[in-house]
Amino acid sequence: MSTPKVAVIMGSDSDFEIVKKCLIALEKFGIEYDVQVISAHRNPHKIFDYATTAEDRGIEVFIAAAGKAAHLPGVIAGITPLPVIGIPIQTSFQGGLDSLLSIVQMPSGVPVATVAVNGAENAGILAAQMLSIKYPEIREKMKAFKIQLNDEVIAKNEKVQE
Ligand code: RP5
Repeated sequence: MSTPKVAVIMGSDSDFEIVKKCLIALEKFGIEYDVQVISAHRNPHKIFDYATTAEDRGIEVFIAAAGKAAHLPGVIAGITPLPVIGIPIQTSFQGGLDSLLSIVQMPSGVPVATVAVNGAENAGILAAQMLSIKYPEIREKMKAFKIQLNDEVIAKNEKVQE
């Protein structure tokens, strides 16, 4: 077990079913993570402490998932110098448009790299791509993954030609 490179934070345990897909993606690239439920609204002091100390604990990328008034990724981005990827969680309001806009519409100077509503797998892949700039072993796995994606579509194309 090495030190976690990615912090995966969700605003509620009700987000976990979606967030699991992100954890699976990180595992596929052999990336250690620290997963936590911390609410920006219900645990404001805890998220401040966590985000303030993350860099010293070896965290290099944040992934934050939240729904509704989804302030968690933006709050983390306001505290840490590390990149933050936001996962908007689907809600009963217009399919999660509330979550999406709360995460993507950040003020100038404080970006959150926002994936699609419930796009947890892509959040994990994007974190792996960020880390692959520094870690050659992750880069090699990413190259193999791209080849696999390409091959899968070619195989599906061949199947529809049969
Ligand atoms: C957000 O509010 C969470 O990220 C979750 O998506 C949503 C609802 O939370 P619960 O009321 O289910 O705990 O903070």
